[in-house]
Amino acid sequence: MEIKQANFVKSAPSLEHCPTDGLPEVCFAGRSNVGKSSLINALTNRKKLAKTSNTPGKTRELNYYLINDTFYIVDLPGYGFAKVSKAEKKIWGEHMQAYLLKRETLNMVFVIIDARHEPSALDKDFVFWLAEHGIAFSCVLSKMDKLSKNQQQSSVARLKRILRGMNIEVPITAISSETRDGIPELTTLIGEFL
Ligand SMILES: Nc1nc2c(ncn2[C@@H]2O[C@H](COP(=O)(O)OP(=O)(O)O)[C@@H](O)[C@H]2O)c(=O)[nH]1
Ligand SMILES: [Mg+2]
Repeated sequence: MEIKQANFVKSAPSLEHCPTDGLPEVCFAGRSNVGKSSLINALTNRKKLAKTSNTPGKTRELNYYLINDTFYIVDLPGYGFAKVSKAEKKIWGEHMQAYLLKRETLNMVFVIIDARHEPSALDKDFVFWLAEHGIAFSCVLSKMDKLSKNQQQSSVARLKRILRGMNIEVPITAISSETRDGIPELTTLIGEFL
């Protein structure tokens, strides 16, 4: 699969506002600032299609990007943003759960994890929750350019070990939106899941 065309379609505050045309979709989930928007720009070869930011927690909605007029990539709001109130977190959680559990056209969730850090409790809980509910997902380690070759290997091995500890076996793709390492592989993987 080759991504030839990409357009921003809409921001949906919750499941009820998602497109109803029945096209398949994959989504990107992960902590704020992990590099979800940068990854969408790298995949689509567009510098400013998805808004990137140094200020975490900006995106509160599901952002829909139509690819090749045939499927959607959905940028989910980041989890684990400290400055958000408890009430807001609860609403976020409910909206995300509803989307992940009920969105019939959702083919694959890509969980993006910062390769530099030990996966957080939130990352682990999220992955476990997906597995528990039988939601198809795959892991992506981001910002690999910030690590040495050795550190890159350790990071992949660490994530594998953690997943194995939860009895989970899913593909792990290591990427850098900066150098484009892993971007062709991830594009192929997305194609396979559609
Ligand atoms: N070095 C490096 N920085 C990245 C990479 N991906 C994202 N960033 C930076 O990380 C910050 C957050 O990225 P963003 O895509 O907005 O994260 P999001 O909140 O998950 O959408 C920005 O300052 C990006 O420039 C990457 O692959 N390499
Ligand atoms: Mg973003």
